[in-house]
Amino acid sequence: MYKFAHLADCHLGAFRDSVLRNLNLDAFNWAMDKCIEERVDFIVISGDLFDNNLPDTAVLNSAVRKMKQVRDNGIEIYAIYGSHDYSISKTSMIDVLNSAGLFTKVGNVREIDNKRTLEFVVDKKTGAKISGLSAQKKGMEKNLYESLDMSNLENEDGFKIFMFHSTIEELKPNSLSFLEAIPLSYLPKNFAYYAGGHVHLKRVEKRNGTIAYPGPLFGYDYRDLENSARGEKRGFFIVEFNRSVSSHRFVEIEHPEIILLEYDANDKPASKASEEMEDMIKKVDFQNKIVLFKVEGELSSGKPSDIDFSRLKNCILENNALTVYMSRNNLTAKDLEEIKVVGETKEEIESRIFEESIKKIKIENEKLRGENGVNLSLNLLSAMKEENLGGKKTDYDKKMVEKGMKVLDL
Ligand SMILES: [Mn+2]
Repeated sequence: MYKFAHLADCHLGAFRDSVLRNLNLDAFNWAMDKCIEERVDFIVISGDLFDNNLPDTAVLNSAVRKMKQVRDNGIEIYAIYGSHDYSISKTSMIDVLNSAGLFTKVGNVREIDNKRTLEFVVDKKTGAKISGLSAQKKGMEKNLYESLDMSNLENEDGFKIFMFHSTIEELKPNSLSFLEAIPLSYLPKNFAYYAGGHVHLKRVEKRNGTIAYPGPLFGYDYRDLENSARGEKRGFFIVEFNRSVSSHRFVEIEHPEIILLEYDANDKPASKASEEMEDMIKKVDFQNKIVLFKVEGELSSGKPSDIDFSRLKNCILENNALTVYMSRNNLTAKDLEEIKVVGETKEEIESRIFEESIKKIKIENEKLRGENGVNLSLNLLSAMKEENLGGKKTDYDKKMVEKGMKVLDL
């Protein structure tokens, strides 16, 4: 009997908040230690190992050190690109670590007998044959599925694993019905196990657990953490096999408790909402907890900015919370009127939105008023529109700030 671990969506390097970034890394290290303890034969990581294609070097160093330890214990690692660590020019950190021999990137596209198809990698220890298809940005790998001839994969004998990082129509949770997905029929047939990645909302296990999404190891954004707080367990699968899958189980990751505080500010003046939230905070024990604070609703008077959120956040931290993650995107106010404009083109609409918005605020600085203000806003918007094509996030951020300063003449 052999066994392997199936992970996906680790998103190492995610979160601006250093506490959350480190907890995410801890979850990965915990999972790798568990794989060593369980003596798995190999590990498959179905995409989004990193949160972007060139992750922060401190995070990278820690993850590489841990994966080296896994390899030194005789455990091979197989990976594909996710939608986050994908690189169009094949210069992602995934490629670097593949070149360095830390793990094997599977799913190379090859021309065999005039047909484009995918290669297999054979795991030496177990003989398992592993193939897969990397993700591209925005689900673009769909075209590749349509253009490939999978018959050689289907006809190959032995214990076969197919790794993928895409939403599959028949497997997606109901609440994701709006999401674009590829049909199950796109995956090659006759594989013993289909190791999925990309679906974060919840873990999915179908066909006796032989086609599955483990979900994220810890999470990469507010939504993931909110789902965890609501009871969704996070972790990875351990699958045992001989000629076929004989058992599979889910291993839950250990991490600090995540609690969700929800406040409905609807129909309340900003001052009253502030008081009530402060009272609410006083009643909860935050010791060693990750606190999610979600505020929603339409204030009857005052503005969201009248509420001192940084003070509320500090109150929670003073009560020994590990960290606080605020969500107040859905907090609005009656006083904030909606701006409605009509325009033929995107440019026209953008320009009119700025015109109307500027009329609504009192501005002392001549440079920011009226037409000047509109032009400045448009220039700033166009400077910010450049997409980050595969570069390092910190370089991109720096460039954006420089461009912004130049437009603002600062
Ligand atoms: Mn992901």
